[in-house]
Amino acid sequence: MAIDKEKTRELLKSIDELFDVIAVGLNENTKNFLKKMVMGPAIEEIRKLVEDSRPPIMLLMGRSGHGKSSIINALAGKEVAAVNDVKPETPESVPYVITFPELHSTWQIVDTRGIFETTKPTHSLEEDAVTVLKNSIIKYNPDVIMHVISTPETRNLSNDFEVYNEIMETVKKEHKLRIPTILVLNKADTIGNPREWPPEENAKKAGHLLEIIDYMADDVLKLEGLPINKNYPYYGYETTDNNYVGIIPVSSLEGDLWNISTLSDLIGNHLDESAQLDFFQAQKRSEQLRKISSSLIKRFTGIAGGIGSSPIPLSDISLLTPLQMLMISIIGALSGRELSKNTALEYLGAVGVNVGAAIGIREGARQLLKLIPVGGALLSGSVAAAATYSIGKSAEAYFFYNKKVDPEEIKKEINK
Ligand SMILES: Nc1nc2c(ncn2[C@@H]2O[C@H](COP(=O)(O)OP(=O)(O)OP(=O)(O)O)[C@@H](O)[C@H]2O)c(=O)[nH]1
Ligand SMILES: [Mg+2]
Repeated sequence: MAIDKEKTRELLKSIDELFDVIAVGLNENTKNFLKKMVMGPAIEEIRKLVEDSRPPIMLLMGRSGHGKSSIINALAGKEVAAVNDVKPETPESVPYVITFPELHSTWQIVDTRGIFETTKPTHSLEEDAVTVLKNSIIKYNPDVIMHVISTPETRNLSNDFEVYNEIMETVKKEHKLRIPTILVLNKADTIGNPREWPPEENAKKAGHLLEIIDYMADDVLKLEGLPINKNYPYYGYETTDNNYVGIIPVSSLEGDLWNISTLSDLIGNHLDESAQLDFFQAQKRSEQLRKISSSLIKRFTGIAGGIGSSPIPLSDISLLTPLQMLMISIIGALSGRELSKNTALEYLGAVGVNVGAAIGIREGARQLLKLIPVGGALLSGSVAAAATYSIGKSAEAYFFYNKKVDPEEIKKEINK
């Protein structure tokens, strides 16, 4: 299970009802203040995360047979694109959608098959192929472009980069589009001796890969690249000051995938926030989803802290429970749990609050109160923020790492 829009709407509705119950008896000013400063922004955050989320759009280009379809399959973790297709006769771009129904995610792929039709190094690019590529970039305005090249052929294809850079200049100038492109050096396994694989166990192969990456960075693309992983520089480089934002060697051969997660991370870094959830959820990238969870906790902490600017002193910490129940449910869903109040209740049960069967969200919220580490007598902004942060981090530890951490302990940590 994961996050889906329908369930989110249901959850937001029950959080809203919870708020109404808790706000009973408050005076009108306080209620309005809470709605405007606390519940409104919290719901807006979730709306941004879920309702505004959209499929990432990824465009692939590169010569026929260099592995565009294989890379899509490797990233998606399933066979969605035909590998070793009949060679296309005419250049075209084929847009298609990959769905991950059980993960509530969708990707949009634009495969520009046949555009760089030949693998013969001496054969320059056809005029109409360049036009098709340019028009596809403008039409689909992808989040990321992957330029796929077979590693052993890198040294023969420098002309492709000139053509591509010209296209991108036009796209930038005339259409004001700036689209990050990742150079994917596919078939990394096939350079040198294919038996010396993987590079982690073969220093010679690792050196060979690094040489090619350096050559591409220095001589062909002329970019200042920084290793993405300092311990493994041959996992690839990234840069900011170029149409190309990185060079990543991979193997996308089915059954022998290598370095795909580095590629996935770099794509993720260049995706608009609205496209990240669909991208990472589809791949069950737990660490990336945890990062989304962490940034959500920070935002909710900030929102809770807003309570400090209330025109009248608030003393009732239970005013925060709708916000926190919402946060816990979303953290759980990001970790792959069902998106519902039951997920929040599961957490409460796990960290030692007595939640009986069929407990309602209202009772859950009451129980949650037992967990909230309270510092002062009055509900100040900083007390509200620390309590929310502690609960968020505790829920994150539980859902992502299966660890039971008392929020009180986390609060002690922040106070240090
Ligand atoms: N050794 C090795 N072979 C690969 C790798 N990636 C793809 N291949 C093989 O290369 C061939 C072509 O791969 P495709 O993914 O069909 O290439 P494509 O770029 O989509 O080709 P077109 O659709 O014709 O433009 C297939 O036989 C793949 O199995 C890799 O990383 N290593
Ligand atoms: Mg293909």
